[in-house]
Amino acid sequence: MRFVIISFAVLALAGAASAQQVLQLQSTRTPEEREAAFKAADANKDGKLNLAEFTKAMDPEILAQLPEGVVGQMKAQRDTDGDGFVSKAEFLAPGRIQIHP
Ligand SMILES: [Ca+2]
Ligand SMILES: [Ca+2]
Repeated sequence: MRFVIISFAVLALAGAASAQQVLQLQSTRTPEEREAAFKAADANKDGKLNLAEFTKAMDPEILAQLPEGVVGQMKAQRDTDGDGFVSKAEFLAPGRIQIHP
């Protein structure tokens, strides 16, 4: 099974145990840049991100290397209170995300 771990700055894409393909990416964005990205992506200015807004808020360098269709899973894991939106606190919170493409 393939999975992706995004732990704020580090993203690891691991292959099956036998293949051991691991890709690690380091985001170069600072916390200030992440906060600015959140504000810029919040198109309707309600202080939280829907899926389209969340996609815009992501680090483009990371986004470009993600497998297809995993952004929704990332958003769901960021949405820790389960209201369907990613608040600024949820977006900026440290944590680890595991995705199964
Ligand atoms: Ca919004
Ligand atoms: Ca939420």
